[in-house]
Amino acid sequence: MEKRYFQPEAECASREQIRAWQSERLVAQVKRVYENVPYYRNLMIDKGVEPGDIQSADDLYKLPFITKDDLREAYPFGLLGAPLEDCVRIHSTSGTTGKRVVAFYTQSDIDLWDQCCARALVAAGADKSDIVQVAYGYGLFTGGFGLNGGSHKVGCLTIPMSSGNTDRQIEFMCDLGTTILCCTPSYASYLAETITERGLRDKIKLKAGIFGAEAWTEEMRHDIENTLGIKALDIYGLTEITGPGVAYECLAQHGMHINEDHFIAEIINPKTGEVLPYGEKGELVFTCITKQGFPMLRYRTKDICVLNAEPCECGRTFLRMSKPMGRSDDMLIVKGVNVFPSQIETVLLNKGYPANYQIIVSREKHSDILEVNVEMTPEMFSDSLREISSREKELVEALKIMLGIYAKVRLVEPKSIARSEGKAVRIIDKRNLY
Ligand code: DLL
Repeated sequence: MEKRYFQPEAECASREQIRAWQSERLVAQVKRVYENVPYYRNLMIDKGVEPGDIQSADDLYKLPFITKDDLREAYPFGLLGAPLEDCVRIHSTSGTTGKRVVAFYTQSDIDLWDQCCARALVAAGADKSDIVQVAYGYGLFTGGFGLNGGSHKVGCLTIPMSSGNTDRQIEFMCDLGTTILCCTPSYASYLAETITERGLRDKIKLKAGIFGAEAWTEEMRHDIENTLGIKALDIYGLTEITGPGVAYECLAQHGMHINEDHFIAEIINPKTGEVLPYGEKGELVFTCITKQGFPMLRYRTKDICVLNAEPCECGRTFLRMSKPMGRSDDMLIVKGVNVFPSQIETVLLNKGYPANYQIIVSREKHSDILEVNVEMTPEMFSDSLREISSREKELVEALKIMLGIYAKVRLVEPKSIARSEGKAVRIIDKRNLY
């Protein structure tokens, strides 16, 4: 296997060195957060923990968790870790009730984030001779800017395409000779299919792809690799922790290396919060030890994973995380966008519908389809077909504003959605992703 690193001194450091960095950085970070973030200081006081109780990374378990509820409560500035005038950018993602998560970045945060993404690109074989087409969305979503920054750091020629406009994506890929493609796996799959249909497979020079932001299966990986003749590598991250590049796959394709000099990973039992040993399945928790603008300590990701501490044939010493195997909340990722059933419910209730609905997610040719069946009230049911169809259109628009993606809406007869005796079955996910 070709062995290439962006920062070998960190990526291949001894486990003792990594632990020493983690301890030193954690102690300093906890002090800084305690002094500058009253919201987290109160969480620590409630748990009876003081900065002095954290002497090394072994004391991490003593700290309180941060959850999505905390983010909502502290929105927008309550968890800011640096003066606002030192922050240079925000990114954002949808939250549980339509309230967004807003993450702040200082210039140093952006530099470190770019380095993390550069590591991912180099692990995929990139060097300055590569041409990187970034087809993740640019904007509030972290995908586009993250990989863009990483590509610059490596010195690659960067094509900031953003997502969509498939014709232009393929045209540039052929004309400019793109060698590395960065986008969601479902979009990669769609591009692969379109390239094949158009008979352009011989015109492309792709050698690798860095695909993440949503769950994808090994079958999908093989499909993309065979269709495009490339290595397809996974990349993981989340807005709260920084964005893409929290963890990245190497050419061994056996788990994603966590950038442990910046993020400490733990696996916990999602019900009790107890820390589990490596190798056990549980909820992934991250602590940012170098980030300043939005320094999450023990942030519960809700992603269910396994951590692997075995040495990797690529030479990197960072722990590897498995692909997420599910979520411990009800968040769905549809077309790379985070969707919470509560957002859909909010739209329905605001528009006067009863809270009897069902969300159906399926996948056709590796592309996600979101459908919402909504019960009408008896009064609505007496409306004409034309009125019902205009109501459906109105809901499609309102959902698009709330979620940012298209959802097919079907209004159904009152009481036609099966009632359940326990928890309502609101989501039918037919994709079998995990
Ligand atoms: O999805 C950041 C990202 C952008 C990652 C581009 C990779 C590439 P959010 O929109 O905040 O951030 O969504 C974060 O997406 O908690 C996981 O549930 C899921 N996720 C991210 N990467 C993967 C992956 C970006 N490789 C949430 N496999 C996370 C499975 C993933 N799920």
